[in-house]
Amino acid sequence: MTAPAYEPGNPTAFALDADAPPPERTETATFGMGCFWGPDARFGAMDGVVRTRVGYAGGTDADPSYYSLGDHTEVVQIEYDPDRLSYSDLLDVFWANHAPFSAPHKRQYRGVVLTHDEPQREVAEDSREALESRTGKAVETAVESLDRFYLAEDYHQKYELRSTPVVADELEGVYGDAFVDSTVAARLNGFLAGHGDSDQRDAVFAALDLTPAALSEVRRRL
Ligand code: MHO
Repeated sequence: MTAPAYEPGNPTAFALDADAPPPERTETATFGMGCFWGPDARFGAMDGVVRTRVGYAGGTDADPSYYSLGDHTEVVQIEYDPDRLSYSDLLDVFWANHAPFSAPHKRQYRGVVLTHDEPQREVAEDSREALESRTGKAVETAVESLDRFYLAEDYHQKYELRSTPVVADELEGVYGDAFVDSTVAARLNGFLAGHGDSDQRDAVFAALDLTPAALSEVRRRL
């Protein structure tokens, strides 16, 4: 039996999540760019990114999982606020943060833009061509249309944050299953991986109602 397609939630436990645009007011981008832990953190730290999640897509085999990936690829899915970021902004980050000129050793880690609609396909194809003409090199990264996205196992979501026990335990306790869709979790995951600047971190910390113990653990690890 095929699982239903993933439906993003809109958790409201913390102020920052309550203020985040609901899924109906966001747009979504899906990229394969190597192991999905890194891009989950990189995009999650960006202002204007509302939610991130990692999963498997780009193949045709049914019900992939980490140890039974079939012909799928590890991908990050980014929900963003179109008033604050454009698809093209995300593509700039995408092209600059994987190896578009090398053929991947495994399909699991291939570079791929999985587009959600026709306008995305045009922008993505144009950015791919622009990179080729700018560099004179053949781009191996493909642009394909997204068929469906399979959410990865919990332990892969917000991987860096999950490796920070005091904080992750508190957030998982508050959010339960909604942890993956939290803007707070996306930002903290990104900051803990070394992304973001101090102004951005201070703005997020000021809006957080984490316990002092969890907050000081985050600060200690930055
Ligand atoms: N760091 C792992 C890859 C994990 S990723 C979710 C490794 O280098 O084997 O594929």
